[in-house]
Amino acid sequence: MNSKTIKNIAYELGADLCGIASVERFQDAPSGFSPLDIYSKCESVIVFAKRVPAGSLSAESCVPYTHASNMVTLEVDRIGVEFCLILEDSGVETVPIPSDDPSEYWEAETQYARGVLSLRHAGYLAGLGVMGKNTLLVNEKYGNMIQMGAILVDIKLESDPIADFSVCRENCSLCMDKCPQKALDGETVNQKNCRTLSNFVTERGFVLKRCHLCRSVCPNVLGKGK
Ligand code: B12
Ligand code: SF4
Ligand code: SF4
Repeated sequence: MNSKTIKNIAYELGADLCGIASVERFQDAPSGFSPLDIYSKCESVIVFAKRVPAGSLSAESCVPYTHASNMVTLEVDRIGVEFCLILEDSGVETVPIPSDDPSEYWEAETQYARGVLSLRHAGYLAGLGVMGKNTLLVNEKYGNMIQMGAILVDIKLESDPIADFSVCRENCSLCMDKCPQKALDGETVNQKNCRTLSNFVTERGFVLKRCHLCRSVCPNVLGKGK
């Protein structure tokens, strides 16, 4: 099993992107949130992504975008689990990372959650793209409209080169200026402020993504593949 075979499996399963990072690249991850904290036998992290349909960003209602995001999240999770089964049949031990929920870490007062592994950082380290001031990972071809997943494996694989293109134009601050919750400072997100709109809970308990402005106003929303 080598990097090329692994990527072919990812594409056959329906991923649009796949990159690999050796576990050594994660040495600066916060304690408790590195691949080795999750799985001590981890040697490599395989990160893959699917495009999110972009037309939903133009809808006047937030329901289509919420639906598109939710369905792609499910699809990425399906790919991850299938990926694990295929690799397991070849004798590779695999650990799937959820594309979104569930996660354990939660600071109630600030409503700050942390995924078991930050997929934006993992995507960066696996060469899938570079993070912008809106904190989102931008892929050169598909822009920020990508949903990521990852699996941890116990075999050494060749790592991809880290992307080094520049994302944000020097004076651009569109995402920060347009954020209705003033949740962005160019480095991180105030989760509590963002959640009010990003995870808006209706009276009937549906969770709607009522805002995606930091994603949609960005000149990198669709990348060069548009
Ligand atoms: C919690 C969460 C949120 C939170 C926080 C978002 C955030 N930027 O972290 C809220 C509710 C605000 C949110 C909103 C959205 N989210 Co969200 N979210 C997540 C989730 C589940 C966990 C992210 C997390 O753990 N954040 C906390 C930490 C990691 O961030 P931090 O505090 O800034 O980290 C600091 C340090 O801890 C350290 N660090 C942390 N980990 C590591 C690791 C290494 C190796 C290093 C070196 C450093 C390091 O670096 C940071 C700077 O100091 C991820 C899925 C995942 N597992 O990654 C999706 C994810 C980030 N979300 C995503 C999306 C699409 C969105 C929305 C666009 C949805 C929408 N409304 O349209 C918005 C965008 C808002 C924004 N600008 O971020 C996508 C991003 C895709 C992309 N292209 O980058 C993800 C990756 C889901 C996915 N599977 O693709 N989300
Ligand atoms: S999703 Fe909306 S509220 Fe959240 S950071 Fe982006 S622009 Fe701000
Ligand atoms: S809107 Fe501008 S500042 Fe924000 S991430 Fe996109 S390019 Fe960077």
